[in-house]
Amino acid sequence: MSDQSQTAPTVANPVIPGFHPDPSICRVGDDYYLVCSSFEYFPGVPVFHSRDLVHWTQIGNALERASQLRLPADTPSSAGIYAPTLRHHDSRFWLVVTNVSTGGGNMLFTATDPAGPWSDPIRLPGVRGIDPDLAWDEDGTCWCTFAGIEQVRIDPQTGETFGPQRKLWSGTPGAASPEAPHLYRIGAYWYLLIAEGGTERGHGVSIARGPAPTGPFEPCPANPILTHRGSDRPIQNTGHADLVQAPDGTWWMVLLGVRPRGGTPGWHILGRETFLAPVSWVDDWPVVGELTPDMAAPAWPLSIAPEEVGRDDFDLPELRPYWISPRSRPDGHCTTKERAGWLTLRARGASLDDTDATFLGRRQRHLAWRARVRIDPSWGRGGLAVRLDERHHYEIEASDGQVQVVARIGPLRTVVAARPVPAGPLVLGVRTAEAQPPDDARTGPDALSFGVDTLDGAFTELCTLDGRYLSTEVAGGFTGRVVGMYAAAGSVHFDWFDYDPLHVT
Ligand code: 6LW
Repeated sequence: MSDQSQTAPTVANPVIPGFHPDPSICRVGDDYYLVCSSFEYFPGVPVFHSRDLVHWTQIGNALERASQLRLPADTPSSAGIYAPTLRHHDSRFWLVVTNVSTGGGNMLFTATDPAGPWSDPIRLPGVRGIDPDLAWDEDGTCWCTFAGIEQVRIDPQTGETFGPQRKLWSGTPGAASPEAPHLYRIGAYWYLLIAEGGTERGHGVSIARGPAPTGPFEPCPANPILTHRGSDRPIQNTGHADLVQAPDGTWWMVLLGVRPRGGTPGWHILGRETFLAPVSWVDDWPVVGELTPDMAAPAWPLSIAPEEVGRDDFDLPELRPYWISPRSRPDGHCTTKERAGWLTLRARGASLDDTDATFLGRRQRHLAWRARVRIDPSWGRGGLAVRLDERHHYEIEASDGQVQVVARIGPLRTVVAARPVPAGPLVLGVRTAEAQPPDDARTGPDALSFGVDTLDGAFTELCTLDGRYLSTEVAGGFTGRVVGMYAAAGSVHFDWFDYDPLHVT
């Protein structure tokens, strides 16, 4: 919250910063729940809770058992779990997602508590498209609508489909990728909300309405109802939205956007993030309010939700829900039970280049930040890494009385800096560099400094690296930076992990 005394209170947007794309939201009483795509990471589909739409706490991950989510080693980065829809119907929560990796397809899960446990998957082999949505009409018929925009009737208890897949709408003529549909009954109409223009700078949100869930649909004359394409706004790639009504009757949209930084073409480093925008209605069409980094606060009292920053001491038997790993997290390779109060990682792949690397990380949530870890590499080799994917990562690695900083950028891999250190536990760190790059057309989004903490607690820098190579514009794909710990040989122990925002000018 900013200054309340003189100006109207504002809240920070994104409301869920960091790699949290494709938000889908529902409300039950005074509680809101929201889910996001998780791609190649396990556990999958983070679940958030809020009572004010502004402050969100992660309460779990919907897909946390191998019986719910198997991501084989050949799952490319940015494949895996796409675009969930979350709904509450008949006293149950319903979640439908696409797993685009081998053996995947569309799957439906149910839960009575959105924090879990969620059911095993009900497969939807008859739904042939990504971005599935669920909507029930007045007689209880369930419609699954997906990218295209197409629709088929389903039995959500069994996954059976009935009748042909019907094309509902193609969005604005000429616009790329009509996708991410959500279908709602609001007042006299059924509304079909979609994303179009592609999930890059051309992204936008459009809507159509009709008399029935099956259409026919009439496009809104004001489409796209939201886009920042071609603008100089700080939030770009806006699209993939979902609508929710607050208990006071006001309407809100959650959507994804990115914050490009640096010179041209602009790099975004946190992936696609979840933003909030107010919605009003004119002539039975939704009108989206200003989407800015500081938005006017909703009219209700805001909750105090502490941000999940600071230290994880690994003192709990279970890992906190924000920890994720590429593809899988076998107990034997990632445990807090081997050495009390420490996290132990056991190597599978020999480096973060490998698809079976042992890595446990959390999403980078701030533009300026710092992470530190106390590591004991006495029985192996490992360290602290910032990961975009297998081909784009920087890490500071400890072994054998030495630390080194390694950069992997596309096909190139190089040791950038090295220095001897005393054997035994030590503190490794990475932080947004204090001296930011000069401002010109070629400037990158940020710079990252890697170093070790010396005995007096001071940070001794080994090197600073340009952050653009860990951005979506360089690496490609749908995800964002994840920062965490890894083991590349033997067993590596971690006493604690700190993650904190920084104020860098
Ligand atoms: C998702 C599509 C999209 O399936 O990106 O931004 C794809 N929208 O709707 C992956 O998140």
